Amino acid sequence: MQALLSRAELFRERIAILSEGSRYTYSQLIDQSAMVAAHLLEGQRDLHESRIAFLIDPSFAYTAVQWGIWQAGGIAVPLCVLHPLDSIRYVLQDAEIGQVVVSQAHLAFLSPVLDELGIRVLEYESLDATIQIADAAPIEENRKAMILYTSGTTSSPKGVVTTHGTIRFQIKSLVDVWGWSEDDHILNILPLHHVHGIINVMSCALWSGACCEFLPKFDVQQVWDVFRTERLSLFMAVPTIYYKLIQYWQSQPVAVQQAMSASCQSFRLMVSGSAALPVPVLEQWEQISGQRLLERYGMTEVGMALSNPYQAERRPGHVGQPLPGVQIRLADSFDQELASGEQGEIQIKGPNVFLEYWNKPDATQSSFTADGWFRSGDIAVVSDGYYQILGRSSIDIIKSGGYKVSALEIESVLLSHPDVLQAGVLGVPDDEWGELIVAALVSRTKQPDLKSIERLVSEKLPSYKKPRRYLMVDDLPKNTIGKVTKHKLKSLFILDQ
Ligand code: MCA
Ligand code: AMP
Repeated sequence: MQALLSRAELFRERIAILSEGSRYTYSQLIDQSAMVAAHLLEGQRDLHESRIAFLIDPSFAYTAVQWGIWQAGGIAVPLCVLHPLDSIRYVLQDAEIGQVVVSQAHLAFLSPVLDELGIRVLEYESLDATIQIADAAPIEENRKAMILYTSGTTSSPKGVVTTHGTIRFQIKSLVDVWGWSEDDHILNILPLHHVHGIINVMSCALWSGACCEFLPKFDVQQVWDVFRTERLSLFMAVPTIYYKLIQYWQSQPVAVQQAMSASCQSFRLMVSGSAALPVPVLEQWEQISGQRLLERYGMTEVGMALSNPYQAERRPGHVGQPLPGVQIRLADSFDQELASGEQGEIQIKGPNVFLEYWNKPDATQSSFTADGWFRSGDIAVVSDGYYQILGRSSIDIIKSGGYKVSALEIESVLLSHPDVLQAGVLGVPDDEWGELIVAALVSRTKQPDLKSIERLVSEKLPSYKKPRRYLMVDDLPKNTIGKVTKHKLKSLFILDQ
């Protein structure tokens, strides 16, 4: 935090954020975050890593609250504005949240669960702007800064804890290799409860003295409208977003297409990540925009680890080389490093790696090898120094629209419906979403009420975790020890298309 704040001091008069039609300088960001910190501290000097959640759309307010929590010595826990109350309740309880800052827009939605859990609530718009922080304690780099929730091979998401030092390293490494400067202007259309939006876009911009412009939510036409102002120099998104931008471009008359393509000349760099970028998407985008996408690879637990070069060859279908200071090896199932050319699990070491899963020492321990390498679960191969992601070791982790989703989490919701006897969830390949979430169900009754099953899923899970196709089967395929064989199940869906 200290590093981000001292950087911001260098750019006081520059525009830090464009949001909701207003411009905010770095001075305003510094002052507003100090005001938030004062309200959280209530006269104390340090929150001593108390967890502070916040539910605010991507905007100046979001950033001011995040920085305010950090200045006050709290751990920032961003809540997802797309999540239903059940998912939010889970995070509030799991992270043992002490206080919540919420914008007026989300207050009525959140209030019942805050009352139920007895959590102190601060309504952002009602904070008294005359109160300022008096004497906050300095925040050392090894202190915990943020918890982001990520899905894994367990049914409940885990809180990934990073320190101020980890975050500084993650930001600085991208600022250096991708050549960020105060002249940059980036559009953020990503959700702000994941590394991609928080670190790669927002924090790199603010570290650099650049301008970060927010749209509260992705909207393909609005993104093209902002492109056409030609004020942007950088854009970062998941492959699904590039797919949608291409589709929209294709739907326009030729003269408009030409103007849209011409507007892409203002960019110096466009990046894709969070999921595999299909080569046809890279090629089509290059034809439309003249921009060769830079693909990189990351993970909530490690920030960014591999990146195609900014200046040299960006190889389609590959995620590039290790970032400076990040160690990468490919290992077999016994955690033995493999020879060059062999396929294995990506394992990672370095100052970019997270500290722990919140309150889950066993999960933390098992995610590292005995000699301290983080096990990513992603399988890759290297040729000429360029890494290529081949898949994941677990079929229970799905990537849809750039979101990581646990099949087990969805299955446990489906199984809580009285009509469902067995449930098997997985991802099937899809041009737009990367993977489409599908579910096979064995029903207890002759006529299962699919509408009410879908209602239950919508109540318990955000839209991006919803199965998009259901298949009713008599039994799920299982192996000799009774475990569902998901690969066989997957072929049922592919045959059924
Ligand atoms: C939404 N829809 C879907 C899905 N999501 N259909 C199939 N599969 C899905 N996954 C449908 C909705 O039901 C709706 O349909 C329509 O699409 C629009 O829904 P909406 O929610 O408005 O979607 P959207 O705004 O268009 O969302 C697409 C999106 C979003 C912008 C690509 O998924 C997104 O923001 N993804 C980015 C996630 C991200 O930042 N991941 C980074 C984590 P109907 O109208 O018919 O109901 S990974 C990370 O941080 C690591 C470190 C890394 O490497 O980056
Ligand atoms: P998350 O935990 O949501 O941060 O998702 C991290 C996962 O996204 C990684 O473990 C990979 O499986 C996947 N991922 C991120 N970037 C890429 C990429 N460029 N190509 C393929 N998979 C990716």
